[in-house]
Amino acid sequence: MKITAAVARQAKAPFAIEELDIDEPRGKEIRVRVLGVGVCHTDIISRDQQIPVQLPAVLGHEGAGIVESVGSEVSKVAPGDKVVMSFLSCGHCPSCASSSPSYCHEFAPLNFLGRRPDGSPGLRSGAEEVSGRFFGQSSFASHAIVEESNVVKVDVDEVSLPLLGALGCGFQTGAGSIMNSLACQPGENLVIVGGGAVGMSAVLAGAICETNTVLIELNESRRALAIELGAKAALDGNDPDFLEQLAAALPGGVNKVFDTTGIGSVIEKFIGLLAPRGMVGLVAAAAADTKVALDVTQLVIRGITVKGILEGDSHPDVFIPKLVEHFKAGRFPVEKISKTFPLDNINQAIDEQKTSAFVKAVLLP
Ligand code: CXF
Ligand code: ZN
Repeated sequence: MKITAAVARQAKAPFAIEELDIDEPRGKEIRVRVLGVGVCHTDIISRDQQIPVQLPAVLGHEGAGIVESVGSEVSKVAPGDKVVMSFLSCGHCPSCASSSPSYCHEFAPLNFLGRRPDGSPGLRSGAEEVSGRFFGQSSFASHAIVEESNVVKVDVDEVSLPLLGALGCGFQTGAGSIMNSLACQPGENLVIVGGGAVGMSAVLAGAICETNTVLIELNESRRALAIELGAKAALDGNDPDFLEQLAAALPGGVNKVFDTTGIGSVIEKFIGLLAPRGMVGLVAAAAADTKVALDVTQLVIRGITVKGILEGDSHPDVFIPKLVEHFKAGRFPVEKISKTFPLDNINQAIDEQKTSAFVKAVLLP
């Protein structure tokens, strides 16, 4: 079948809109008509080869859409079902067996190899192979072939569905980090460093968990948005009075820090601000040589925890339906932090997202 897709052909070059051929779904595969797909930083760094996905490739890993057809072994969904697509996991390694699929021992090959286990890509441009299966989905496209295990059926109206793709990665990561990984409790003082899609969805989750949340963010319009979404304060980390402002906003000290920057010096500074028994969560795809210097004595005598987090420690089958319920109840208003663009305008969407108040560009194929 012919599909339209945004193809990454060269590092640091714009995506190209092209017509491709997609395989029919086999065995446990599903073809989804993509209605909306978020743009995540991981798509950009994969195109740019910080994550070395073989090019040409169709990226996109925050898709939502409608099941169109299913392989002979699929039982989880049926044609017509609405689904959010998330990452792929093997289902049987020690992490998967203990309900922690984001730490699947096969995470990298399953999500970044661009080929099925038999070596086929699922996508072609004439005779040329195009990498598919990015996070098991490659959803910068009108249609995606997905494994049964990385779709989650959702009960939402068709107007909302396109906006919910990012529940499969960025929003799940931000919200899951606060609700699962850092297990934030009412009344705790939480500092979120960086107000992109992950940081801003963490702000929303902080409101759900009833934390006293402070966002640290350089962009003024994003600081204003965070206040509207329930943050107690939003501060410019470069302000000379920053430490006084933070102490005034969070008397009693900082219990939890959630870093989305991946910048070593920033992480060191915020670890130093943690109160006894504090916890810092690290989530960014940092540059490969990023190191953090830890004062071991201070960590020990203050009982500090440093935690790496992938996908918010979420099990998509469990956590995405929870986020959908929060969305439907108005507690997780993704529409306030997203902006839609036609798939054809993917390059413009990426540029706008860098500097605007909205944090999630959602492409409508
Ligand atoms: C990423 C986070 C950084 C490592 C690779 C996977 N998750 C989603 O975009
Ligand atoms: Zn992502």
